[in-house]
Amino acid sequence: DPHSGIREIDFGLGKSNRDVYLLGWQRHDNITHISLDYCIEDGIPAWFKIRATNNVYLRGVGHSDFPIIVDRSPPEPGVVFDGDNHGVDIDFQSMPHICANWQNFHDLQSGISKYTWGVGTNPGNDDVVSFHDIPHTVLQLCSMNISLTHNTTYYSTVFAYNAGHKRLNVSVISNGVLYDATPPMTGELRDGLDPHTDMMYSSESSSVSANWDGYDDPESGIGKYDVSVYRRHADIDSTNATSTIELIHGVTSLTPDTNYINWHHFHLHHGDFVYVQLDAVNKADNPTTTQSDGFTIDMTNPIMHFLGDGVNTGVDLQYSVSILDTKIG
Ligand SMILES: [Ca+2]
Ligand SMILES: [Ca+2]
Ligand SMILES: [Ca+2]
Ligand SMILES: [Ca+2]
Repeated sequence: DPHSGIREIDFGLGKSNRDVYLLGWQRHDNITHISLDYCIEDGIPAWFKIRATNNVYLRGVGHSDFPIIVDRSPPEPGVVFDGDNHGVDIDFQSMPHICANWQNFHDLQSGISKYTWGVGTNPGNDDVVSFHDIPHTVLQLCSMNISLTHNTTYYSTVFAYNAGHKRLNVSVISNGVLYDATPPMTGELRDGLDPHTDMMYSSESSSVSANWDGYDDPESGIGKYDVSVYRRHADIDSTNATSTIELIHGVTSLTPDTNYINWHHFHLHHGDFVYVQLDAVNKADNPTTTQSDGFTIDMTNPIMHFLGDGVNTGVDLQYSVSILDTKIG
């Protein structure tokens, strides 16, 4: 007040910008700044209020634009996962970009005001994706424009900042994700159940079997086998040399320790050509696809049969299966 001069200043703290419920008006001499020892309870928004009185007893009242929230405790840490599927952590990936998702960061007193996220090749580092601000409403993010190195592990670090006066933070580091750019090594896939001989003919109209070995992935390991079965039907129209291939068993996922199938729900006919497709999928979700060279259903010539003798089906089938199970087991 350039005319009459400030005579005194009243200072208060409000729960809103219209009251002084936290700290009633306190009178101070005409000074330019005020130091005050008052303990504001954590988490209570406090509005600073100033009331100035000039020498002719005219009063002006002002308040801060935002409340101050005193919060002496950092946020509670949550969890940080690798990958773009919220709530799910992955340990291997073949996609060439890095994603992270996180949850359960809390601050009871002042709330979360923002996150920062960074990615590094060591826990806590940000040599791959530099730490940068993320709005507090965002809980999942990817960085696309980076180049990853095969067989390298990447770690995401998330800092959560509270909204208190000191913007205290807590950080959590993911357990990492290994980038595996290569699909599994191809093994050997054979028709039938004999691990030493590929089956060329079968007389079993209801059965399809196959066995395999040698599939491996040195970086991420085999995660599963996806198996499907196809048939080229015997009813080949002489005018249509290219008969269609038919999927007769859709993809079934098998555990990585599986090394054969022996399924009995088919309705095959004499002359059908059957083959098995095996997708060896590594833990980074990258497949190597192999097809067996197939076998032909032959119901006419018992000598060609691999599994037992078609004349004495009951007896020989059991005998064959027990032998084969021994070999497989
Ligand atoms: Ca707190
Ligand atoms: Ca992980
Ligand atoms: Ca690999
Ligand atoms: Ca074969």
